[in-house]
Amino acid sequence: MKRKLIVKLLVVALVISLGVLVLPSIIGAISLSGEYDSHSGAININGTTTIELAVATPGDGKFIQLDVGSWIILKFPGDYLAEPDGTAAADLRIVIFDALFPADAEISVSLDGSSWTVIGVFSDTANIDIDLESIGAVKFVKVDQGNFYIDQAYPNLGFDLDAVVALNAGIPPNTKSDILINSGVPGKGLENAPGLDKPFNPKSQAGENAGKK
Ligand SMILES: [Ca+2]
Ligand SMILES: [Ca+2]
Repeated sequence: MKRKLIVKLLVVALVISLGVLVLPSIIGAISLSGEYDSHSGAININGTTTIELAVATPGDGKFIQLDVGSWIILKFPGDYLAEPDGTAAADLRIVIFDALFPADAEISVSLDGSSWTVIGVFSDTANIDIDLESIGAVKFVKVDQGNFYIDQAYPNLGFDLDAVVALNAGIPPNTKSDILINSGVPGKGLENAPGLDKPFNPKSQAGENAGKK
């Protein structure tokens, strides 16, 4: 009877510990802004001093405007990805500044920064919501003015970008364990265990007795 109870408790403990590892990436929908990665061509900075600051935060009055032929890439910080949430709801949002001086740009996404999936060409007259169910998790977002539409009366005022937001940001479970191992958590016990820093005694019976208790 006791053994059955222990097995049951172990199963419960296992389910709980797995849940702690897996659930945050499924239900832990946190909203996270992308950060500047790279760009090409001329970019107009509005309301701030650097491109990095201009695109770091949505709704802060700071934004960029792409010139003809320019592009910018943002990425999600650390090990975070914009992940599909398992529904048709948007998972990624391209936040524009305002609807004035309309311009179009091509939006692409990538997990590795080298292989890109083109989402489409969009106007910067409203925020662009993207569902990632058919694409999967992404790390990088590219906004490319290229030769897409710019109001000819204002040729320098291309697509205006305020920020890029992962509406369902998460860290893949395997990455979580990598972080734990790299942070030294499992090794801490070994490092601090008494006796492990002493020289090995060949006459010790510890090796033979190990695991007999
Ligand atoms: Ca979705
Ligand atoms: Ca901004």
